[in-house]
Amino acid sequence: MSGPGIFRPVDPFSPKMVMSEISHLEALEVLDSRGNPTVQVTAILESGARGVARVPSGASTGINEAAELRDGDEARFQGKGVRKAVANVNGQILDALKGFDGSDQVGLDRKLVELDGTDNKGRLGANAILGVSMAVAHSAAAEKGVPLYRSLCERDRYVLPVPMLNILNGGQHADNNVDIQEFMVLPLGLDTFGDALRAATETFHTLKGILKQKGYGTATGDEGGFAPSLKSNEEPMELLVEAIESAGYRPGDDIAIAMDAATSEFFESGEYVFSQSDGSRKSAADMGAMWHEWADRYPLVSLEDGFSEIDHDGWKAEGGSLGEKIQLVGDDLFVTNPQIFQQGIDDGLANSILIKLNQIGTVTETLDCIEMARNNNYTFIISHRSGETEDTTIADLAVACGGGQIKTGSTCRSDRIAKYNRLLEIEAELGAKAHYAGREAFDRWLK
Ligand code: 2PG
Ligand code: MG
Repeated sequence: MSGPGIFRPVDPFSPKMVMSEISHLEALEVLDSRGNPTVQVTAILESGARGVARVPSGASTGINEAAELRDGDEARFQGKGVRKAVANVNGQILDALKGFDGSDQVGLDRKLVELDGTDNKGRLGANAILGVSMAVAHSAAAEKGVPLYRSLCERDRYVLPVPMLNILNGGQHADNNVDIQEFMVLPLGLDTFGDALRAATETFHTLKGILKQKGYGTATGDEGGFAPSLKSNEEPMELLVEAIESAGYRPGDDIAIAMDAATSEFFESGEYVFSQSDGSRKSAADMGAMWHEWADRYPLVSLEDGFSEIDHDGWKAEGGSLGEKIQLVGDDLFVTNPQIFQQGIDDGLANSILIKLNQIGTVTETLDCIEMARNNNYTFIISHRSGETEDTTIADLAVACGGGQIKTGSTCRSDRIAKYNRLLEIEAELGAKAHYAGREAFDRWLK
């Protein structure tokens, strides 16, 4: 959204910013929203400034994501413990970073990558590395005495993102018969982030009433959306439109719809197999035709992973005309990896990228992807993982980078609410300096 040149990282050489060095790193094994262990890191600078970060974890992971280090000790947490990653932070990483300038995020992240020495951060663990990278970013902000979004990027005006609320869950995030992973509402026609969040939340509550009335279940999936078994993969679209209208909003004008189809999860031997619902098998052309129909029939503005991460031919054949109608987001396709993203840009795949810090494992490489998106006319969405914690780094990142879109689940489950509450806090703090992205975030597709 904001054009080139508006993104101005804070100048680390500014005389106002004499930063102190890292004096201590302390990692701890904590739990995420699925009750799986994850890494928490506290970074302490010489000045006493401290930053804390907790690392998220995905379920529908891309094959090229940076590698989480898990203990594999079946006697603890079914092998999912992260004591090795914790030990790496408290041992090797601390030894290497003690005395390192806490404001030099780029240098710090480069050092972490070199220390690991593998292509996928698998030796020290992307969970260990990201925990340190984020915690140091927080400690630098604390030392400067500014919120993280300002520490990451100083702007005259900040853009508050359109929240993409996943209110109906399927695929790997739910135990139901819906193959498509996420059906989201996007309150893009409201004036402020607070109003937008309210409108989407009212729609979420209204959807609950509609599901109950129809005799469907109202239990929720991993990201806080409802996860009922339904008649078809398309029925959620109808239910979302009904909920938007019944909540008193205009579908498309006030609240639009987005999907994450997460098709890599059900792409088998060159076909898309709808095994959770009717068992049907579809070619890339069938999928393309279906997405076109849905884009015409419903107020759909964004489709994530509409084709598999390995089906580049499908993306190329079907993506062109579809991408003129709606935002096409690459998640598993690009895995927030600058090299993979560059290749995708060269091949003309998608027109938007999902940004997840833990897919690549450092703050700097994440910011590199965002910069690449800007420079190549791709939109970008800052995203949570299905396994989250109370960490709110992505809320600040979304505001700092100004892309105008954040995907962080439903307004249910404290791990998701924490991000939304942080955004409410930021909007209030910014006052007149806050601008809600709204429809501008999708202006290429909204005629
Ligand atoms: C996705 C994410 C987040 P996961 O596919 O976009 O919604 O899911 O973290 O399981 O990869
Ligand atoms: Mg996805």
